[in-house]
Amino acid sequence: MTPEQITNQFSLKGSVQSVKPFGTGLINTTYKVKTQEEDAPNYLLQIINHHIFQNVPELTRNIKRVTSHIRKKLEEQNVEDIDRRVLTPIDTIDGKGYFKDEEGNYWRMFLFIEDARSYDQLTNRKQAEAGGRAFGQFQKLVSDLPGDPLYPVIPGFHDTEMRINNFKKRVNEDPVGRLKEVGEEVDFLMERSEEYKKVVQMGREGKIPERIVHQDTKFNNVLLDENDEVLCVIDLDTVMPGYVCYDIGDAIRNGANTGKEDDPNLDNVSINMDLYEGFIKGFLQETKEILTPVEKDTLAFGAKLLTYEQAVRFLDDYIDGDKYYKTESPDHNLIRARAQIKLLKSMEENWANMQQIVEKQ
Ligand code: GN1
Ligand code: MG
Repeated sequence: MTPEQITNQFSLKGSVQSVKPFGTGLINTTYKVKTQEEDAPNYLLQIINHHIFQNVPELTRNIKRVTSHIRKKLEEQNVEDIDRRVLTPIDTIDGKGYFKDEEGNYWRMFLFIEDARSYDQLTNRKQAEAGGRAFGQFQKLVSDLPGDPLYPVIPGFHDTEMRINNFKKRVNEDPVGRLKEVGEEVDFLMERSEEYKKVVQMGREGKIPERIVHQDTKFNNVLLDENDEVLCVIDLDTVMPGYVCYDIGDAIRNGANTGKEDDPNLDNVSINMDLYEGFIKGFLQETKEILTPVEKDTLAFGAKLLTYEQAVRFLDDYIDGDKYYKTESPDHNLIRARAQIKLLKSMEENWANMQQIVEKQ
């Protein structure tokens, strides 16, 4: 079925004028649906990648629980313009949260948030602080979600220990014969494998609490208004139990890089310490009161951890023949892995300073 036909399955206001590809996500496929009438809202239509998100009903339930909880809290706080401050899922005409077509694709819709900006790359310190605040506010908003724990949509998503074990298996199997090209990168990551099991081990030992965390805190998942003030965070698929350092860590990995996530020129790639400080400052402004001292101690490490893990994930997918991430060239995952390794090296060089910046907040 075409995206245009799919829109008929949802209870929309107004009539559809156009459906166009939208955004730069690496997992789901997204369209913007424009309606004709002035007073009808626009929508966002998505195909959920169900190879990755295998339990779509539970995924949908998580997102509904989280968004309605946030909405309720914003209403209690008399926040204005709530449709721009939290995602609004749209039901199908049968009252379900998603539609499964005859080819087995799962589709869902949200209200489109108007006059919002999202950036693939940051340009200034103000944006970094906004990014930190956005994920800090999100953390506060979901911290008192009532009921049973959220469903672990991707079990062990940031369980680095598990990812390292899977990576080792992949290296041993070398399924498509690419290992010979990546010996240096594999060695770099293997040498550090013990160090990066630390956070899951601390969790297991009860040293840090499990919380509801976003877990995909790329800067393009933050919506800002025309003045670069925070509207809300989007892309809630991976919201599930985890540790707080994952969110600030991935935000820094993605946002405080002087180069691109897939920069082929490694000279461009390094940690921008000014943006790093902005993220830490914004995040701690919002979360200082709720974090334990030990959790606060894990924040700087989170940036290294998520960069390490992302290098493992990209290289793992490269060795596996590019099955997980969307790629634009046969060596795209390798380019990405190398850029993450370069970023990690730069963080290692700045490590003392990274820790001090957290301590002084
Ligand atoms: C994926 O879909 P997107 O681009 O927001 C991935 C993240 C990675 C990111 C790397 C569910 O996020 O974990 O950090 O690519 N999401 C999933 O760009 O695997
Ligand atoms: Mg995204």
